Amino acid sequence: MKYILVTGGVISGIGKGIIASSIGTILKSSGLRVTSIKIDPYINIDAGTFSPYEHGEVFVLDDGGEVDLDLGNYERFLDIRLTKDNNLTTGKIYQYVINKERKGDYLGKTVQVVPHITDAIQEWVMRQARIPVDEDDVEPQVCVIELGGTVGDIESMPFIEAFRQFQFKARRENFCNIHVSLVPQIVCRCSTPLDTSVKEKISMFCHVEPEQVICVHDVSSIYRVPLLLEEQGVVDYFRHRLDLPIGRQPRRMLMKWKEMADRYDRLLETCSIALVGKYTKFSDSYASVIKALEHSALAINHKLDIKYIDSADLEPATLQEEPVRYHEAWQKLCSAHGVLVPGGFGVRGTEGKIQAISWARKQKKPFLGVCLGMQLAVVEFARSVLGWSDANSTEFDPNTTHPVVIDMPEHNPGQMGGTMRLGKRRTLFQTKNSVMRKLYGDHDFLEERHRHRFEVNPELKKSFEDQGLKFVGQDEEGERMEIVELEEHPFFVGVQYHPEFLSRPIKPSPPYFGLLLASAGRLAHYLQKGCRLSPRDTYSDRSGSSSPDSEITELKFPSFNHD
Ligand SMILES: *[C@@H]1O[C@H](CO)[C@@H](O)[C@H](O)[C@H]1NC(C)=O
Ligand SMILES: *[C@@H]1O[C@H](CO)[C@@H](O)[C@H](O)[C@H]1NC(C)=O
Ligand SMILES: CC(=O)N[C@H]1CO[C@H](CO)[C@@H](O)[C@@H]1O
Repeated sequence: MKYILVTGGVISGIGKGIIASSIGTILKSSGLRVTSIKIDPYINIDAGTFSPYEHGEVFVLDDGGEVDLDLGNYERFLDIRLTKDNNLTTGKIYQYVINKERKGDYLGKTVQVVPHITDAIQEWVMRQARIPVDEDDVEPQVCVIELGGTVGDIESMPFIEAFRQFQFKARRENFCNIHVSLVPQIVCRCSTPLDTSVKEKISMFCHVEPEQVICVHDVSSIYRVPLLLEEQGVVDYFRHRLDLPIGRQPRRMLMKWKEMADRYDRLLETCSIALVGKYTKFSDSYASVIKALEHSALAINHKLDIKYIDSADLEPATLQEEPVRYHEAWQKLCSAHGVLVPGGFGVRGTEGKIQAISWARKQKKPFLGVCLGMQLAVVEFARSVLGWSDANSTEFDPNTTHPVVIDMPEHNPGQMGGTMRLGKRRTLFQTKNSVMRKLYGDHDFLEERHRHRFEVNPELKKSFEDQGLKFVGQDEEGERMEIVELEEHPFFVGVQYHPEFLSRPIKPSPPYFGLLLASAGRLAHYLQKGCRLSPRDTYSDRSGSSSPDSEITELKFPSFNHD
């Protein structure tokens, strides 16, 4: 096993995660099996309890682990599936050591940061690095470890010390450290390329070879970062330094990245999506949702224009208090090509989301509702079409006479009471006649990640279906409504699960892809062509240079049986 530790210096937020995932991408494209561990030197044990205001989105893994956004980046870049033990926090390590101490594993000796905590860190890393992350179920060869925070923080000390020891335990040919710094270190983030004399200076002061100084200047898209590293000889360097079994075969995966990066730079047409949600100063709350939209937009060669709309601004109450805000919000909504209502929490702003959904339904604008977004689409339909004016979710109105969305906890063996439905679950298609089924490659089922407690009330199913709102995807027992589609509408879809967590640059998520296709006016054509992108769909520059590229035909989603 080879370990590459990525640390950061100077300030946080310079893109250490992107560098680490890009390194992983390059090595994976050189034919190696790569895994990744993210270390967060804070005390929290469970990201599920983080405030989304403070921390942005909670990312959900197959096994139901609620983790930091960074693991999402690794999954997307490396196209792998991680587990909740691929993240490590100070809290988890201390808990592990304290539990061992309670069990008497240390034979009553004094338990200390060095060596007990530092040993526990090394054991955890070695154990976790071996867990397979691909379908082939084979042990990885390289583990990229990202240490959060910056070197020198009090919090990261035990980890730094653990890896200082680890380099000798693992031996030189199995361990190396990439330090990402804003100016003077091994990998440098800067706005423009560095010239040779600067590199030499850095190399001299940092006691490394000039070839070990790599400049990562600002580029047009993140798709360029792996290419930039590769161009500067990173692969050759690792091949020697870590004695990696890399041949000189063409780097297929990087060719895809290059193709994507080039295409990204050439986009002409724009597709705009209204993202109707709740905003705070941390726009991270929708990070995976935004990525999923970007992947899909790029797949159909469109520039993505997200119109961020705070749903509360769409509510009649805002018209009274702040008419300008209200009109601006509606203006943005009405000018968008498609509407997305993502998952959310709390009652504030739900009425505005319902207004947006109502508008999309009546105006036949492409619409995708995710989690709460789907539930509210059902509430809206109940109120406007079925005439149940007090229809609501019992989350917001426990006394409603039309509880169309209800608490549906999951009961798992060995757990007291019901819990949130978390992680990978299967959905079966109920009919052949479904747009979503086609978008998912016409399989009988799909597997996506969940994180919710409330769901559409299955007892009211028939009333909705009689009026054309069909629950085309359900769980294996037929009790949980997973996918809803409205008939006689270009694209009106709701999903109870969170498809954004499995979206990848080269494998966009089908529901998001459907929304983008519909918003760009290409969905009907795509379905007619048997779910293939024709050159017309992908190449918006019609200057004649539109060679149907082999990479593009791979975007036809045969690969969506998640298993
Ligand atoms: C029901 O849902 C709406 C969203 O339209 C919410 O604003 C309303 O206050 C809810 N609760 C009750 C008790 O009506
Ligand atoms: C629901 O009914 C109970 C009892 O009648 C009442 O105390 C409560 O305020 C009601 N809740 C809402 C949201 O209307
Ligand atoms: C910060 C973070 O991602 N924490 C997660 C790490 O893994 C545990 C389970 O082992 C999760 O519960 C945490 O949420």
